[in-house]
Amino acid sequence: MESPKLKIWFNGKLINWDDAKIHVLSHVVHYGSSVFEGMRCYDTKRGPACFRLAEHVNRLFDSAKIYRMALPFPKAEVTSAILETIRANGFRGCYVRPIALRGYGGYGKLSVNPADCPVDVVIAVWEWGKYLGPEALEKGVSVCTSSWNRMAPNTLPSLAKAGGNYMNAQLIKMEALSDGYAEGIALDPQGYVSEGSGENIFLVKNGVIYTPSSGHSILPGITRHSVITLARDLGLRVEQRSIPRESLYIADEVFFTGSAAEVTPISAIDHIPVGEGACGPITKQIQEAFFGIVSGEHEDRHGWLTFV
Ligand code: PPE
Repeated sequence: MESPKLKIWFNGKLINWDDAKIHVLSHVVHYGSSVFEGMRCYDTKRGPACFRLAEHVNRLFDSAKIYRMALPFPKAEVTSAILETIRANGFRGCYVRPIALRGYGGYGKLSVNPADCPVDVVIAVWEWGKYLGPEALEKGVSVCTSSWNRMAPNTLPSLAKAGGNYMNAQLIKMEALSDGYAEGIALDPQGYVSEGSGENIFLVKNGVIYTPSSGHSILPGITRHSVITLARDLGLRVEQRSIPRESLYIADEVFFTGSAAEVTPISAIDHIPVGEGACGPITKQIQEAFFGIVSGEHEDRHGWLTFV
């Protein structure tokens, strides 16, 4: 495939897509030592706009702080670099992937201790369609409960969006796909519902919305926060709590949230239909509220859009 004529922001400079390379003896290649973000820039009626840019940059810096990783650029510079990268590539709508990684420290400098390796910061953008398939948003996806759990809280910190966490996510995703599902739902080490390989999860029962609280090995999703806010705006009750696996089977509605997945209904879990096996009415209401804001059709009353 021909390489895209796109630019990647690499340590302060916009360079060609094909030139954005690191050494094979970079710390990140061996030890998974990166922290990253994923966000969408939406093509709104008033021009391209990043959804919750400040929150994504804040989470990137939080992830770095957890791993004692000092970023060589301040928040303000990373923020403006994200906007600059979108502009330089001429996108109206795209996915944005900022990443900070422990790089190459030179000959003989590679070991678990990252002290001798510099931190590189990279921002790439590309077009990314519907994460869980073209019909996922309308029809919902069929998913399984994974045989893999999310990591225990005293192993890998789930509040950090770190590269290494995605070794676990890959196991969940590959198992689900090879068994014919679109995604897997992982339980936490105690057996409570945690999240998908790349999404947070919500369920609806008797008009109340439930989602696992932060003590259940979840990534604190920014779409999750947005959906909680929008649901409360709609007058719906939202509880963050422990969720036993079987409550997924008897829920009226279940859906995923994520920057890539947006708000995706789940139609079946382990072949058991969720509710009527289609997108439920509350999921639909939340989708409308969410897509209303990101498309610019509704007023941006929470100040979530940053125009590029
Ligand atoms: N949990 C996990 C494990 C996760 O990776 C994501 C995002 C979320 C929850 C939702 O978080 P937020 O995007 O802030 O609402 N997953 C990203 C990566 C997907 C990928 O395949 O790569 C994303 O959606 O961008």
